Amino acid sequence: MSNQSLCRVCGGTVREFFDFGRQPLSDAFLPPGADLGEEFFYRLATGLCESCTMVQLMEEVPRERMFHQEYPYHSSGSAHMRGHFEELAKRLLTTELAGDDPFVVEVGCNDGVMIKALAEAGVRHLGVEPSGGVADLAAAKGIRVRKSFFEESTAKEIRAADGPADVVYAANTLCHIPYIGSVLSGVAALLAPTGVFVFEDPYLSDIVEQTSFDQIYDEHFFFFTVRSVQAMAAGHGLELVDVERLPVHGGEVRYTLAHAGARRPSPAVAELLAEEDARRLGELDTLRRFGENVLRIRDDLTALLRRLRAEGKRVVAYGATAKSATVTNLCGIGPDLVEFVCDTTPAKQGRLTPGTHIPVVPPEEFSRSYPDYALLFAWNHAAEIMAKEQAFTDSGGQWILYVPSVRTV
Ligand code: DWN
Ligand code: SAH
Ligand code: ZN
Repeated sequence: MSNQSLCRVCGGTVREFFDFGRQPLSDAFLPPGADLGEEFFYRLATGLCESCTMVQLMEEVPRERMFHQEYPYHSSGSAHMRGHFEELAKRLLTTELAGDDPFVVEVGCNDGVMIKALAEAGVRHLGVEPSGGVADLAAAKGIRVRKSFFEESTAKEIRAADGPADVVYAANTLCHIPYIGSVLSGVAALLAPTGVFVFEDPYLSDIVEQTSFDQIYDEHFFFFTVRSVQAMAAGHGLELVDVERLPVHGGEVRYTLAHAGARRPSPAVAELLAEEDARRLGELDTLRRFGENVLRIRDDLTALLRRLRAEGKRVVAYGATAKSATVTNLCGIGPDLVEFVCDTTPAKQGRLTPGTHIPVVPPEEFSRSYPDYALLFAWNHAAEIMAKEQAFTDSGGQWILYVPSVRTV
């Protein structure tokens, strides 16, 4: 165990600020009959690079362990997210992709939730997606998909075969890639001189502000800020030219990079940077305070669940999110405290949650006989889920939330 590592962006020293301990892979739901003794664990801990301020995991999980044929997350599972991506696709069609014969590449297209709209509009496109099962779902929607990890070699092959890209896009994917230098070299090689690299990921500022510590798990290797993204871009002849805060997944930022000097940066970049400095996001003290808040939430949540069990209340959970692996494993929440987790994803149903072995069941189990409390693991989809499950609260049921603090509603 080491409380120091080398920055995957700049090679500087990364100092650890929080240790979540031994954790399983967040999306490794166990099939019936799985050997529970065979589960893979790693140490989940976060650190801050003292040179470029990039917040990152101290340990990397090999990518093939996480992203493979059975990767269970289907991006199209939320109506709200489908709308979010359709809106972006529409915007790209009238801006960056409005020229003659544009070409767009999506890194981590998953089941095609975003690129589908561009494909349907007849835009020349390519989705790059290493997880075979979800890549097949995208292909079945008529999307041109390449089943591989995007990195420098992939990017160069694409450029040679298809020519330069006007847009390279990645949602909730760039932060998953520890070998980010290779990806950025690839993007720089693939982009047309006037092209843009647009990516959106959870924003460190929102995570710290709301103590949304469950955004931290094996797949989320980096936690970006304007400052750290600027440093990362500069190392590859790229420049941050625009930022936009997004309300999805608990708070994200959409970053736009262009070749250095190709575009004039929008004032939004300097504005958000000033906000980050005022919040002291690049300082260890701020992040250590975040760690103290995590422990407070852990203690409050376990105390509440134990009290409800002692009172004989029925408690279930809603949404077998990747995020919830961090919550259940940090807090020690197993089937003794939570009867089951319901989830719409067929590939998760009938399985057990990683590390804590809570059964995952279809949503019908939830409505069959409403519990007293439902722990909302998919809190980032609260509006969508609470509207859909109005009958639960009408029956007297209450939601348990833990971001930004533990409470029932
Ligand atoms: O970054 C990532 C994001 C985009 O997706 C990946 N590393 C993995 C994954 O993270 P997650 O699993 O935490 O994402 P979500 O979108 O919070 O997952 C929601 C889960 O809840 C899914 O399993 C689907 C389920 N769900 C449901 O059962 N009923 C979702 C909705 C909206 C519902 O109504
Ligand atoms: N863009 C979708 C998917 C996010 S999940 C959304 O926003 O909902 C992250 C996805 O990144 C997974 O589908 C995973 O297989 C993919 N991924 C991981 N590493 C990758 C890489 N090097 N290149 C391309 N995709 C990658
Ligand atoms: Zn660094």
